[in-house]
Amino acid sequence: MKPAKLQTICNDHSLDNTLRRIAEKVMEGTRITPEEGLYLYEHGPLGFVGALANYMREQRHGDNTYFNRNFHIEPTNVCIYDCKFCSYSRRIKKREDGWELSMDQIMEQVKQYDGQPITEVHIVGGVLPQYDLEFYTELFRRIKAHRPDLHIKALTPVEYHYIFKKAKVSYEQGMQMMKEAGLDSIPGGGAEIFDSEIRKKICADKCTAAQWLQIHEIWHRMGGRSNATMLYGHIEAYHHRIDHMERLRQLQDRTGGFQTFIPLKFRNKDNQMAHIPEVSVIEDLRNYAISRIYLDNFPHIKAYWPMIGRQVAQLSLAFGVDDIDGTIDDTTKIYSMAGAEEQHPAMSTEELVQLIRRVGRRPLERDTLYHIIKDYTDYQFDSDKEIRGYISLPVIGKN
Ligand code: V47
Ligand code: SF4
Repeated sequence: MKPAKLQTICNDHSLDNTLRRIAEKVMEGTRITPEEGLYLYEHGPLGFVGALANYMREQRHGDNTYFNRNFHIEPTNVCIYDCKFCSYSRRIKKREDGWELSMDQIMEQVKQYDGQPITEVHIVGGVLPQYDLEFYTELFRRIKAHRPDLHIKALTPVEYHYIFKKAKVSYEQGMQMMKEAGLDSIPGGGAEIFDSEIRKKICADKCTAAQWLQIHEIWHRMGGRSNATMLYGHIEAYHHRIDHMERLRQLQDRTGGFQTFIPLKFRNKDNQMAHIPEVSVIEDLRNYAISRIYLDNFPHIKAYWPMIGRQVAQLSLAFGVDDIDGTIDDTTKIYSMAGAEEQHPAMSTEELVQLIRRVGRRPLERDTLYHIIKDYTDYQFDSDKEIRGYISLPVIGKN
């Protein structure tokens, strides 16, 4: 049985045949083609793509909305590369303006979370010669020795490609060494936009799309899990977004190793692309929705709330998103330096839970691999008793 709202959409004769065919496919669980994906970007109204994406989201997860408790470590913001969108890196020529943490300083940061119920550390930063194979394998060993249960989600193919080349080891050998040292999963960064012409213009000198995909594939074949991102809303066209997602969809068909897709909205503060205007919130929501529809083999779509802000994160939950990450403090500088909504991205577990509840969804704390740690649906916080006139907002696009 089709939900009434989608049935209405299929019978809506103000929609053209292609859109109605796409709606039929989504309801049958049939994959849409790249041409249809492009058609959605070019002609799909927000309400239409939102309803389809919400249908897919609820088929997979119902109202479940996942978050985790993590902290970020950024060993350095100095980088040998020169990505034009990056507001974060202090280029190697202006090294004195940046930070370069020693192993001991990083371990001090890890120890600050001793005794706190955190399940993941996310480690990513600039690329510099001293952060090499020896440094990171030793760091992972020290973190695991100190706190064996902490999941290490660390580094992207941008770092791995550089580190392995410098150490003269193959990708396979390098990833195996990282795994033995304690690496648990790979975050989604460094993907940007896979198209080589766009890459040449925005991040010419770092790893190629093929190298990014190859490292994830090797990791998946070793039994590892990873995420994938897409930096959108700058100089790319819609067909570049479809090409990006198509390459991910094909890799996922081969390995099944991706967990989450994270669209990252280009922010234009203090970088070499500052002249490019940022896209609208409507475009953000359309992009979440079309990602959900296109990437039918990705279990999760994540909205990274420090970047888009809490209200858009709430809205995104009705446009295909089922995960809102979960940084609990302001240990990441990548977005605040790029002009993100949240200058000091700190949200307590209670605030995250309330944010999810207020749009009628079910807050579930997860670990990195999406095992449920705690269901907060009926959990009573002390402050719940103090909330007066609690408003339950209607969920847009919900059947
Ligand atoms: O690859 C850099 C992006 C990424 C800007 O896997 C920018 O759970 C927008 O990948 N505007 C790194 N984006 C962050 C990342 C990430 C974040 C949260 C969770 C996960 C995960 C991964 O940040 C980079 C780049 O695409 N970025 N500068 C900017 N001006
Ligand atoms: Fe370096 Fe990453 Fe910034 Fe590119 S996005 S300059 S690789 S820190």
